[in-house]
Amino acid sequence: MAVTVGVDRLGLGTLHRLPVESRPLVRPGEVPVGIVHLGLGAFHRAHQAVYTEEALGVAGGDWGIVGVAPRSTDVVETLAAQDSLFSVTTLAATGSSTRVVGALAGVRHAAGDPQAVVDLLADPAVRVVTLTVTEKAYQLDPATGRLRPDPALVADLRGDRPPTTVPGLLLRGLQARAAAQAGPVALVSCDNLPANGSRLRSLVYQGLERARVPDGLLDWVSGQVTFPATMVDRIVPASTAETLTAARQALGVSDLAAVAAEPYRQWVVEDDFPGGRPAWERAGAVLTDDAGAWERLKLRTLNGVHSAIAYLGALAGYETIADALAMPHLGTVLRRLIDEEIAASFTGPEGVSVTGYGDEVLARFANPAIRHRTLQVAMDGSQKLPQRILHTVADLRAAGRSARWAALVVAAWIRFVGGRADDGTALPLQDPLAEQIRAALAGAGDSPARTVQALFALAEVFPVEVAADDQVRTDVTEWLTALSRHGVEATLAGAA
Ligand code: CS2
Repeated sequence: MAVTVGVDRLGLGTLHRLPVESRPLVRPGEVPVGIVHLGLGAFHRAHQAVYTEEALGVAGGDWGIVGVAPRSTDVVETLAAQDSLFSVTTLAATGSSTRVVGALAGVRHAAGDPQAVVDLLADPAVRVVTLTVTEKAYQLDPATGRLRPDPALVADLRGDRPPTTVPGLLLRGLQARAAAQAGPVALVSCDNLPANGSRLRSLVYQGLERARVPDGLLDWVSGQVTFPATMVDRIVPASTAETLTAARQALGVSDLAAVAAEPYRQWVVEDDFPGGRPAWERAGAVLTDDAGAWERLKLRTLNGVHSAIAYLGALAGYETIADALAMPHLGTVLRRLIDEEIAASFTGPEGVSVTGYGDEVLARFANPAIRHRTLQVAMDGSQKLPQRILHTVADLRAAGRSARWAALVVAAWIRFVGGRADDGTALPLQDPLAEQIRAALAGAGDSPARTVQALFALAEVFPVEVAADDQVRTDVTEWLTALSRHGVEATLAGAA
């Protein structure tokens, strides 16, 4: 995206020109580093960076963040050119506000300079490492939890070259940290995965078992490294030209790293930080000793329903989540999915009504100012479906209950990966398992029953008990038949 000629760029030198209400809450560049964050996408900038800055603003502390982009150079170059400053525009239905965040103390590009990242992880000043690297970066088989022997990871584990994968960076970083006796550290997954803390722990431990690492490293890690689980929540669509324009209008300078997000945000964090942490609770985070119930609530209700709207909406030709949600009968169907199935599939956090939470979620999705594309939420479905929908199905069925509405979501995903919307428009398949999915579809021809059978055989996606459940298979096949014959809108009208 081009810089507008004649408008200065956001940076330390232009901060004084910003409207007072848009200035950072801390003095950028002056907060000592205490956190390394892997994954510099829009979500981190509008979530953990904001919480950390607010905590620093209220309670102080040496918790500046060095942001590491594992692969993309663009975001690193853009932020470096802006002295690591960026703005967050909060989009409410009633209006917006924009503020520059000063929590980033620097940025690094892991693929370009992996050693710099390993050195940072071994720095005693760094006591917290947070991650938003998306589901697929964990390289764990979603069905079995075992590490996938991906060639890049295998090479990282051998250790005869600088690491290129996220697990590889963490392992070499921890190895260097142990050698430097740099003290304890918390590794904090902020990705939308169930039990994300134990997953990250399992990834690190499985990596240690397979890697060439010095004797004693495993003991050091078990004594010095914690893996608190978290539930993270804020809707932050990918930035667009409009996001940058809104930021420029509010700031008076151009910000090419601007992000926009909904007003709502939530962060539930297990309080297990052996080297200390920012006072995130002063910024509204909930510190707890078990985030599990919150994670399930969010993944099954918010993310599950988000994916439902994304697949049904994309098939019906809607560009955004908010527009798709307004399609006739979808609201009714989603309410039934939430009330009859999601809420019955698990025990939520004490005192929280899942159906009430569902109301709040649907209202957030309807925010017209958030132009979240259905195709963005639809991507990587193979990595998202298990925790968002299939665990709901498995738990309902184990309790002897029907999972018919959840089966509709599975059918919508299957039709979506088929690559054609209801009006025949091509739909992109962006998914790490795209090849396997295409191969499964190709073998099944036009038959919905064979298609369902072929996709259920993807063991990385479908838990065995779901794949083997005849009732679920029948329900998904019926929905897929209806979707293929009549399209989304008629199918919903017939069902609601
Ligand atoms: C979305 C999430 O893209 C997706 O799959 O469901 O990014 C969602 O917006 C966030 O989890 C909200 O906290």
